[in-house]
Amino acid sequence: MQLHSVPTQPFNDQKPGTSGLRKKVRVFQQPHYLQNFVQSIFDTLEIPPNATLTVGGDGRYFNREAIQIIIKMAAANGFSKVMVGQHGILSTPAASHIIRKYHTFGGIILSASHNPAGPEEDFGIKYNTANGGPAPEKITEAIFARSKQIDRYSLADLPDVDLSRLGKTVLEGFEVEVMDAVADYADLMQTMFDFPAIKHWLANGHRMVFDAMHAVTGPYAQEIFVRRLGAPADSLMHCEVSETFGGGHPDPNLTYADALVNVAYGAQAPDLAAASDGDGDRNMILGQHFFVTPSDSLALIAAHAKRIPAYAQGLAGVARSMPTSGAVDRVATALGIPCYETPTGWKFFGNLMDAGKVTLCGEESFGTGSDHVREKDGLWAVLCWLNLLAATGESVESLVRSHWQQYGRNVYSRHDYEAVPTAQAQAVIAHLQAQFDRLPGQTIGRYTIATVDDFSYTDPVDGSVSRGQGLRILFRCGSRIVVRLSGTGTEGATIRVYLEAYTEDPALQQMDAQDALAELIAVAHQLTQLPTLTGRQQPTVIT
Ligand code: G16
Repeated sequence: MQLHSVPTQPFNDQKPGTSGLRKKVRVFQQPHYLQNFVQSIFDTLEIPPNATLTVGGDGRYFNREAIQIIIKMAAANGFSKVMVGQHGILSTPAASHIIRKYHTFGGIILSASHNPAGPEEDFGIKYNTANGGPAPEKITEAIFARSKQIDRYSLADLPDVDLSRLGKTVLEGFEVEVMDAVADYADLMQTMFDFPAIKHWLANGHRMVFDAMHAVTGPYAQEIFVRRLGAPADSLMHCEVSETFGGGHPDPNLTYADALVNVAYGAQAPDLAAASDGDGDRNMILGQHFFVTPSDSLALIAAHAKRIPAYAQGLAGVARSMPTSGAVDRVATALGIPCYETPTGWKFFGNLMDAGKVTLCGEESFGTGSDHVREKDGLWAVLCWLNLLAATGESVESLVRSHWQQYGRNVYSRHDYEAVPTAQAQAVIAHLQAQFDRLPGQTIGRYTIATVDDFSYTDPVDGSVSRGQGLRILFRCGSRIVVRLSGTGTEGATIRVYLEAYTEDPALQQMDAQDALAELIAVAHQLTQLPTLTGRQQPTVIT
């Protein structure tokens, strides 16, 4: 095999964020840009003989070109085999499953998640390790350090592989296997959930609607919901995968999944309405005229886990990211199992799951998952809900309301201010942090501040410390305001303000979250001066 060593120069902006490197497609299309990053990944790994790399992406614009480059670079960097999804497509949880099931050395996942796709939109790349999970910080930091020094990359002189044809191709001793990951993933789901009960539920007067938002889960939804569970074909919306995600913004929330929201809040709403994002790891759950916050969804799945065959023996523990509401903590206390609080980013759950400390994890950012893979998993979450609805015979709303009655309600909302000029966003953070010394003990309206801090996490498994993970204002009554900058945006900065108030008061439990949180929202504005410092009077997205 003929190898080329191509001279290059470092780019100074290849620092992975919350979930890999995300940039505009145009940035990735610059000569050597993608290659530099891929070589920086390979240079930080000790690739053993006969190693296999899993490669796949969410199918967005530039996915196929990037995969051909990665295959040639993998061949030149010592991998003996690449397993790639048909057409270059793998959902993120399916990629995690493939890495684990076939014991591949690791994987490269190409996705900018829920961000729009197209020539002027976003692209992303991340490395997952042999456990199937996103590389931990020590690896992403090493990749970044390497990217600042790189001066060459290696490429094998191989023809492009036909990604549409299933099967193995051997190229001068190097093998590429194009695989159908849908069946593998659907088989795994079938081992975990009570498919006969769900099938029966669907066949007996209940309806579901699933919106793939023109993104990667379309074929998986077709296989699982329609073919294996017998849902009528019109239960699926936007399940034709397109390189531009149909020109939409495949973020399953109340703003961007408006077509599904209209169905769930319309006449003849289905019993369950659900959506997943660009790469299939996020989920949104709606009942009839009823939205389930991701934090509540995690708590509910934890509370009812024993009804799901995969968790019939109980849970080892649960984990949530710091900004996620404390609803699941209350369930963990009731179940007598540990609950861990980690920084934002699925990569922080990996060690806990590998060590057998947690079974379920979740984040407020529409992510829920379990130790069946090492990524959050959108379709898995939908199946959890289908399984719970089938097992209890209750509606989504009644399940959530009974949960609030039993555990109290963590009224919760996140306000996002997107594409804020970076300097303005940093000014908001600096303004809040500058007051830290004098905030404890202050009372604003009915809220008295107990403590403030910048969240720091020590991994209980390997002792690694992650600082600067979000500013927290903790009130005596148990309410919280958290402010942090997103690590996944590609344009300016996104300020996230997380608001949480706990109540056992049945009247407050009935209220709309924005109304119940109105005073806390005003306190957040006062403390951060966000409207004045950014000129933004309203969030871009409220979830
Ligand atoms: C990624 C991470 C999640 C994180 C989310 C939001 O999700 O995998 O762990 O919660 O971003 O992060 P941030 O608040 O920094 O934007 P995804 O679905 O975009 O890969």
